[in-house]
Amino acid sequence: MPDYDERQLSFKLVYYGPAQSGKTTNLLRLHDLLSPQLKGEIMTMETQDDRTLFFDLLPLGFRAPSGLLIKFRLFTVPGQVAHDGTRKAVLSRSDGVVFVADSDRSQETNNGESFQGLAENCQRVGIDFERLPLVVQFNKCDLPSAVPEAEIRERWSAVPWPLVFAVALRGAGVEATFETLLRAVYRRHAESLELAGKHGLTEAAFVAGALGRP
Ligand SMILES: Nc1nc2c(ncn2[C@@H]2O[C@H](COP(=O)(O)OP(=O)(O)O)[C@@H](O)[C@H]2O)c(=O)[nH]1
Ligand SMILES: [Mg+2]
Repeated sequence: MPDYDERQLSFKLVYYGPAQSGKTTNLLRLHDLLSPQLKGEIMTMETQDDRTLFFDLLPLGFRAPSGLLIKFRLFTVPGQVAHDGTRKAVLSRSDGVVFVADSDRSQETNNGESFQGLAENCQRVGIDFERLPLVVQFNKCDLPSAVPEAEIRERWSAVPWPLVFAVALRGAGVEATFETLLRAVYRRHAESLELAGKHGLTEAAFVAGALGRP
């Protein structure tokens, strides 16, 4: 459940996936693309070889018509196998996840293991994976060695989660991915938090506020 009191509602959203799939790039592009009322600086913690050691954090927010402050804290996890403890800590108490897969055919095993790790870590930190708002992004579609979209769609046809195809490096699909997650998060909590009735927030207004669209 998101943190909620009289004054503010705070959602923790996590970009999860194998090392080098483009999680940090997603947050960097979102920072460039979005203009919500509140936008903090992106905090990235990287080692010299350009791999995320701990996590990245991008804070966003806007005010609902009721005056309630809606905050989003977007995190990335480190993808390297060795950092499973950090991944669990970052995943803990999250309200939604983007799984960033690497479309490169050579990365299929890494994607699969990372996705399996996501499901297992959710269970370990007490997140109901079945009800977790989750979007699967296939990034790096520009690579010549990328698995074609049609093949990925066929392979993932039985899963309940929305798929988004992206070239995060160019910003393509980055906002669509985040918007898809926002909609899933809204639908999960709108009723219990009385977002429409008490706070004047429809799904469209929630998305527009978070993205900073007029
Ligand atoms: N070709 C290609 N490279 C990308 C794309 N997105 C990210 N990258 C590159 O992949 C590498 C890893 O990206 P990064 O965001 O640091 O991955 P992270 O480990 O998941 O945070 C970097 O060199 C990025 O520039 C993409 O859409 N296409
Ligand atoms: Mg990173």
